Parts: sequence; C-alpha cells; structure tokens
Amino acid sequence: MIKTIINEKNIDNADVVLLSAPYEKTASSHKGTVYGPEKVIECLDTQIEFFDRNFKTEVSNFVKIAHVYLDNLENLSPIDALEKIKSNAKKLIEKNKFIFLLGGEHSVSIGVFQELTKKYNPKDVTIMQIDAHCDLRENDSDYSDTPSDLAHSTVMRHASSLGYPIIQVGIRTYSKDEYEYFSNKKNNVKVFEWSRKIPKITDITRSIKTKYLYITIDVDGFDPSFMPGTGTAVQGGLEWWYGIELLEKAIKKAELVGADIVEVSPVADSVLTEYGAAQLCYTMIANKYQKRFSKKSKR
Ligand SMILES: [Mn+2]
Repeated sequence: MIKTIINEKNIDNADVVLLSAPYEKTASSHKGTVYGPEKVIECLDTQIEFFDRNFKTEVSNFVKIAHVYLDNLENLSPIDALEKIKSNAKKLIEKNKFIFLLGGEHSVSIGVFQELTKKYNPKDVTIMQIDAHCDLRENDSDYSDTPSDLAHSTVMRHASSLGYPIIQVGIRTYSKDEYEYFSNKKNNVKVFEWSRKIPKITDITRSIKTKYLYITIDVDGFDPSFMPGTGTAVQGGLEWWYGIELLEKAIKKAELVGADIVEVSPVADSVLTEYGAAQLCYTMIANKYQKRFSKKSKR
C-alpha cells in the first residue's frame, strides 16, 4: 500500500479527523470553494512531504490521521448543511477526536464552534482567525435579497455571540457596523489589521489569554500571491513565513483544540492554494503533536 499522510481508516483509532465540508451556498462572489476540500485532501495524499523540515522527522509516523467527507452537503439549505456539520462534529467531539475542518466557505465553521461549546466553556477558548475580512456581520443583507445570518460574512459574529474571545489577524477591509462591533470592548474581539505597518507576532500571541485555542484560517488572510485561489481576494495579506511562525508560536502558547482552513477555491493551472492549505494543515498538526516526537528523539 502506498503511504499517505491520511494514514488511518478507522475513525475510532484516529487522533485527528479531517472533516471535509464542501459547502458554498452563501458565498458572495466567486464560487468554487465546493471543490476546495477534495483538492486539499489530494495534496495531503500525494504532494506534501511526510518529512517535516522543521522537526526533522516524519510527523505522520506519530499521529493517526483519518478523513471524513460530508457527501451531498452542497445540495442542502444553509440550515440543513449546518445541522449535518454539527451532527458529524458532535460524534467526533464525543470520541475526543481533534477536528480539522476543511471548507468550503467560511460558514462551515459555525457548526464546529457551536458543538465545541458542549466540551469547553467558550470563555476558555480563544479563536484566532487569519482572514482579510472580519466576518462580523449580523447578516448578509449587503449582498443578498433574502438576508440570512448563516453566511460566510457572519461566521465570527456567531463565534462572538457564543462567548469566544476572538483575535483577528490580517484584516484589511470591514464595514462601519463591523468596526463598531469590534471597537466595543465588551465584545472581546481583538483586531490586528494589515496595512503599511505589520503587527509583531509576539503582540498577537500575547493577546491569547486562554488555556485553549482554536485556529480558523480563511486563505484570503494570506497575501493572494501565496493563496490566489479564493473567492474574495484582497491585496496585501500575511506573508507565508510570517504565517507559519505565528501558527507555531500560537500553538506553543495555548492548547490547540480544533482548527479549520476554509475558502479554498481551486483555480485552473495552479495548485498553489490547495498545496499551501495542505501544508498549513500538516504543519499545524506537527506543532500540536510535537511532544510525541521530541520525547521519542530523547530516548
Ligand atoms: Mn472569512
């Protein structure tokens, strides 16, 4: 059998479960995120090196990684898609699995945010979001004739309403309402904007005050030169190695209890975005489980 990073067939034996949620009903402009998960999985299967250059070991020898693909998600209404994601997340959380969600558009994260509150007090889990957009809107009335609060532009408003402290990194566009929302200290949203001046990584990690951490990565948080395949790209985002260092330091600071990468919208003739997403996924898993191989290497 050919070795792959997705090395465990039986979910019960897995440490990490990659949960593919190919949903894009609420996306506002360019569509295509429905193909994101399968392309990221393909890269994890065939493109990404097992050998981690940073840890100098084959991380996949120490972590059991399984995959669940949510079939027929794209045909469901937003509310039914949310329910399907929630019921799958619930099962995995009950089995103590680390969920790594792959979107789809950003709204898929709402289901995991909701289910995680059954295991953790949201006040103890900082959600660190890498994104060009705040996604703090109350609903999608800015681009929809039939406004809904289940949209990729509302995902962090849901998280905030659930009580999670939020750190937003890479932000470079927002509405007046979003500005007012995050400016209100009571809402516990800390925004690190990207412009001519770029924040220090230590200032971001220092603002993680909780024991636990969830990381949600909208690939448009990175500069489009690194992540061109996404629906609502904005110039001037995170540089690649800045992003890697931020992830490493954040995962050192607090215990990572869940993660997602969303808004991958594959483009023709370039695998850069899905390759980058797959690499980020493997790197985050490596950092989360690093004690397993550092212990081994001391023996
Ligand atoms: Mn987003």
